[in-house]
Amino acid sequence: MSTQKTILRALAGETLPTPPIWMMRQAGRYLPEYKATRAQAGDFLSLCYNPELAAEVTLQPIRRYGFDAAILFADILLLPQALGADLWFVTGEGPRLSTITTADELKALKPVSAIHDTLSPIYETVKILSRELPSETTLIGFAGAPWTVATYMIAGKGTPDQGPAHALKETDKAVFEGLLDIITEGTIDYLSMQIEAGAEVVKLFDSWAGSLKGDDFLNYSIKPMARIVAALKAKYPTTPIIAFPRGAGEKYVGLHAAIGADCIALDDGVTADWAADNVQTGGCVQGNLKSSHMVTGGDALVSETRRIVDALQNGPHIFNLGHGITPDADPENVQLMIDTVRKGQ
Ligand code: 1CP
Repeated sequence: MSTQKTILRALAGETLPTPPIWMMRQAGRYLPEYKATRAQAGDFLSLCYNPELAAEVTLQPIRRYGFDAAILFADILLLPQALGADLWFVTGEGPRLSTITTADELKALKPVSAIHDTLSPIYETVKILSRELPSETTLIGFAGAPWTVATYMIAGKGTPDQGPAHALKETDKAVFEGLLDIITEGTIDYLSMQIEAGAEVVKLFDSWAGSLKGDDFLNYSIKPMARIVAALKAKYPTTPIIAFPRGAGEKYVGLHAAIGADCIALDDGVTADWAADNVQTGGCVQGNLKSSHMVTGGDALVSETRRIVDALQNGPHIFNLGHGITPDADPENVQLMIDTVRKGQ
C-alpha cells in the first residue's frame, strides 16, 4: 500500500471496506459559512482570486463533515479569463463571457504562457491548502475539459444544448479546433502549476460531454482529455487523474483506457449496478448519488446511498454525487449521507 490517504488508495486501485467520500460543489451556497465568506469577499470572482478566503471556503466542508478530499475552490471559467476573455457573473443567471467565434477573436487571445499572470492567486490557494489540510485529507485540483470550456467561450454563457458550440464546429471547424487546442495547452500548464503547488489529484470536468454524438464524442471530449492526461502523466507520473465526461451514458465503457485516467466519475444517468459490471472493471469509479437527495433527504437518501455503496463494493470506489450539490440542499442531509456510507457497512 503506497499511502494511508483513502482517496489515493482507491485511486491506486484498492478496494476499501468503506469508500472514501467527497462531494462535487462541497463548498457552496447550501452552507451558511460559505455565504458569509462570499459576502466578505464581495463577489464570486473576488472570492476565487483571494487565496486566504478561497482556502477558507475550501476548508469549511472539511471542518464541518470531515470529507476525505478537499477540492480547490476556483472555477473552470478562470482559464478563459486568463486567456483574455472578459468574464463576469450576473446574479441569479450565471456566468457571462466575451465570445470567440472568429479567426480574429481566436488570434486576439493571449499566449498560453501568459495565463499564470492571472492564475497565480489560484496556485497560492493550493499552497495554503497543502499546508493547512488535515494529514488524512487529499487535495484535488481541477480544470474544465476543453469541450466544456469551449462551449462557454463560444456562447458567452451556459446553454442548455451547447448549440452555439455545435454550430461553430459545423460552420468553422478551423476556429473551433483552434480554440480546443489553445484550451488543451492552457489546461496542461494550469494543472501542471496546480500539481507543482501541491494538488495531489486533478480532475477534468467535461460537464457537457453528453451532447457530443458519434465521432464528435471521441474527437472533442475524449481525445483532448487524453492529450492532457498524457502530458501530465509524462511530467507527474504519480499524480492520479479523475475524468468526468458527464452524460456519457453507454459510452462510459472503456473510458479509463481511452482517456488514460485513474478514475472515471459517473453522473446519475447510469445505475451503479451497470457501472460495476461495465465501467469499474477498468479501474476506480466515483459517484453517483442523485444530487436532489441532498434536498429531499429521508429514507430514499439512505436506501439509494446504500444501494450505490453495495453495488460498487467489490472494486475501487470513491463515493460522490452524480453532479454538484445545489444551493437548496439541506446541510443535515449531507451528514445523513456520510453517516450512511461510513456506518452502513
Ligand atoms: O457563489 C456563487 O454564487 C457561485 C456558484 C459557483 C460555485 C460555488 C460557481 C459559478 N462556481 C463555483 C465553484 C466551482 N465550480 C467549483 C469549486 C469546487 C467545488 O466545491 O466543487 C468547481 C469544481 C466548479 C466547476 C464548474 N464551474 C463546472 C464543472 C462542474 C459542473 O458543475 O458541471 C462548470 C460547468 C462551471 C461553470 C459555472 N460556474 C458557476 C456556475 C453557476 C456555473 C454553471 C453555469 C451554467 O452553465 O449555467
